[in-house]
Amino acid sequence: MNFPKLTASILAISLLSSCAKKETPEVKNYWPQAGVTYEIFVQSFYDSNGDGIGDFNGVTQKLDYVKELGANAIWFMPIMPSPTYHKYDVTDYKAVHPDYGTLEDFKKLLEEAHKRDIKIVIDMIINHTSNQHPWFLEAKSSRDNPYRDYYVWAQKDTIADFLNKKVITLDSDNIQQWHDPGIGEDFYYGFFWGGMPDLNFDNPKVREEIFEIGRFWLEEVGVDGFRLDAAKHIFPDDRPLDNHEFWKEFRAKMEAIKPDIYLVGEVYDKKEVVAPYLPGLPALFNFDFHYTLLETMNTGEGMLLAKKQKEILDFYQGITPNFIDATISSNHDQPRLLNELGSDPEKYKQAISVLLTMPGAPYLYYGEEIGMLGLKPDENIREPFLWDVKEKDTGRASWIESKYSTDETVTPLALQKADPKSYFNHYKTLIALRNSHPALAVGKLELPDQEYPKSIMAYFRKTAGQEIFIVHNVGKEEVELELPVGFEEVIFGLGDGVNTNGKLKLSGNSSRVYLKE
Ligand SMILES: [Ca+2]
Repeated sequence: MNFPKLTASILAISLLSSCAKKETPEVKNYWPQAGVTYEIFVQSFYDSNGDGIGDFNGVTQKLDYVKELGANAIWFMPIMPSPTYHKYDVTDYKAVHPDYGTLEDFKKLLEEAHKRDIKIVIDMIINHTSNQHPWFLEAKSSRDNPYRDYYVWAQKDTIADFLNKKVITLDSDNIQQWHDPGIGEDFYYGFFWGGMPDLNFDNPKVREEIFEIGRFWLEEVGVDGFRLDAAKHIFPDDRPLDNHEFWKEFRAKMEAIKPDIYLVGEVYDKKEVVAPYLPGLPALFNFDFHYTLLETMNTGEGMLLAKKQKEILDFYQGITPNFIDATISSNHDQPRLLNELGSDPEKYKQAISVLLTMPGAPYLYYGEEIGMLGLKPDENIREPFLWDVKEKDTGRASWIESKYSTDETVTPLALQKADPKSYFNHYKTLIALRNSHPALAVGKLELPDQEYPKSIMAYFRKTAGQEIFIVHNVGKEEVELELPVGFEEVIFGLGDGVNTNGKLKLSGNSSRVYLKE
């Protein structure tokens, strides 16, 4: 049988509208275990005072938007003073960057966010400071300066092998890790680059400083948690056990101040390296998820991601039963997701459908919900958000001239809101679906026993009271498959599909989510 596309759409719509008559399920907040966190680069978000740079007051004005999208929390990329636009090299750990506003502005933002039940997580960059940080300026001034041991030093002749090193890592393309401060013959260690000298965590004073900084943000400012940057580099690569121990100590210190603190770590590596950090950092970004999602979408090999994710969750479970799997489709370090998927809107919508129907606590990078574009260098994957058409977009940041996300290439939010088929409404619908179905939020992941055509990604999500079956055709050709018994009610549909007596014909890049009766 070959249904014409129109019939298929009508059928899909009638199925969807029939279920809409039922009682609307209650939307719940599943954060931190499975709620949605929205990652914001303040600089590019909303400029409230017309200086071209996004700011705290701008974010405060847009909290209702974050709420409308359905996010439960915001992660702010660094907000502390720094000489760089990205601010991943801090010069003062107890202040905010003046471009973004005052600490009072930030506290106001926190208060308004909390009123809306939105949690606030800030980037905490403690592996290294800026080379302009007062500690480093002191430290490099002389060997006997009291701050000398805040950093890691070595004499040039003892590090000859390292200076000749030619290996790069996943999270840094920097080869040279020892740097010459230009004074005397000692070099300092800076994993990422010379502008970011690594702190010496063997020095108990450094640890005390860091714990005190944590206390400041939790107690005096009132944030809900931290995103820990470069978490596996606290000690050098050959000391992973010391890294694990440090984070356990950090967690204990922070929990003593705020028992429900949220900590999410960036351990940019494969699951075997990531998992041992769980006891110290109960939430960790799942970079395997990101890469396997891209591979699945770009190769059309359906079960790759479902199997990988099952493997990861089982592996984590073996380390600790209490963990939060922070899934990501992209972030501020990756090319924009739409670019990664060949600028194919169908694939893009489907990748989001996968992210938001899989287990985990999904992170959404600002701008993805309107299909922003961008390729490296990094500043071009961090371009200003497009709120409205240029003439009307008073809050659009202009600190950088956008190369990829312009009015010609991206439909601004105001127009997308009015279009039921827009990326924005796609995100919003899926987040609402997830937050109103416990099985989609916190249900266990189960893989089907059955073999499906190669382009099919199929999985179950189950809680004690609810069972959901999700199927995506990640290929471009229509395929036919048999639905598991009892799964007939469509609660979400993307693209075309026709169900005839339990046999589903699913078009390319189409998805269905079924609720068991
Ligand atoms: Ca501003």
